[in-house]
Amino acid sequence: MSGFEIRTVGAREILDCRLEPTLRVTVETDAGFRGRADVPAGRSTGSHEAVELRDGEDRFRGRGVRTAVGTVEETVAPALAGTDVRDQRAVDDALRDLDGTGRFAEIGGNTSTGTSLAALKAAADGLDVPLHERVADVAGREEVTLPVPFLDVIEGGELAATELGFQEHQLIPTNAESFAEAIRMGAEVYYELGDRLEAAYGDASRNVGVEGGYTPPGMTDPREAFDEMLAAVEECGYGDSFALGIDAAATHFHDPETGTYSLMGETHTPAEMIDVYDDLTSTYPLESIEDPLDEADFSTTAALTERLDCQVIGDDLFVTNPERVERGVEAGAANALLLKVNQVGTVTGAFDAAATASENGYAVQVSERSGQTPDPWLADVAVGLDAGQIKTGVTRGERTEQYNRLLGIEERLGGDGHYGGWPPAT
Ligand code: 2PG
Ligand code: MG
Repeated sequence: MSGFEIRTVGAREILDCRLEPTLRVTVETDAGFRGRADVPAGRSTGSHEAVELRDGEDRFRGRGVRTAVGTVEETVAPALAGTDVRDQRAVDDALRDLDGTGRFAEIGGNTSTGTSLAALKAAADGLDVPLHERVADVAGREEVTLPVPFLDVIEGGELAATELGFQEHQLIPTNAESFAEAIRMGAEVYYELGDRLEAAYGDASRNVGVEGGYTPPGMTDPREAFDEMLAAVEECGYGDSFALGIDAAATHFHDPETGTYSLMGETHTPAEMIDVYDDLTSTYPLESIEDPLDEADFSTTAALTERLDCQVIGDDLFVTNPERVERGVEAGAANALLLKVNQVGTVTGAFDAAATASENGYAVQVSERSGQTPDPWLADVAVGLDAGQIKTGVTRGERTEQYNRLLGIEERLGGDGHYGGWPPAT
């Protein structure tokens, strides 16, 4: 007995930043090493994600997770008892075997995600190492890197009550020497942008969306968003020290019946959408586009990746699934992976997707979900995976807690030398 064998796995129903229930899972080993992890939840989800287990009764409009709590305690705990938390793959394989559906449709992707992350944390506790070190160890990464923050400063799509079709309009700090400098620059531009939007679009602009970005009423065109963002950058004296990014989340304005996209009152074919993006990247310093097309459209995404000199990220396209990343690599679709642990349902599943991406020259951006708690494991995953990029919204406690954790890690690592910067070194 090493003391690292799982003794108990427990769960509670807690609330996320949207006041919706989610799982908090605790793993405890024989020697009393403990890991506790909160599970995030998406709203603009991909259809191939691991299946969330929700109660579907009246309480919380069906969003309760009492069944998942029961599954953790009655099914997962006995099945994992005795498994060594230092063997993350054994933990995750046991979860997959127990489920048996390949998509966690039986035990729930929320159940597996919480358990897998709690085991990872319990191992870090027992080994007495920071979580990012444990992440690097499990993922076989030699470098740890403080990521560039992609700040979602103006929100649209499914995650805000604005008329903007794209879901996120992001600022990417380019000339920072450290994460601390990048986030400070981003914060200063965010304040300035608030003043500008208030003047141009009214007080209600300062209301924020799910991820803490502004929601200017009457803004319909991404160009307006970019113009305001760049003007704020300029006003702060940062000149060309910022690039722009978007999460188009195009599945959500795509009509599966006609195969077309509705954007700014116009209807576009997939080929025309490439022109839309081409035009934007030629006019603006737009350097990163997430989910430019429908989640099923690998071929147009490939044509776009070929045509634009830009980071193209697959979120709903890949759903952090190693097999879908492979399919993307074969098709030449996208050149970066958005990594969300709960999309695939286990730590090693997500790390395998990251490995497939990296081996094929794809970048990796670690991402929050729109439903989060202040549990800062995301920051450690970004650092330990050497991902170099994180997106975690902009304001609101569950987002800033990730930034605070990154600031702390950077300080402890000794400041300079661990920040990747943008554009990433090739
Ligand atoms: C996305 C995310 C988070 P959700 O589309 O990238 O920004 O949204 O978590 O709702 O899937
Ligand atoms: Mg997305």
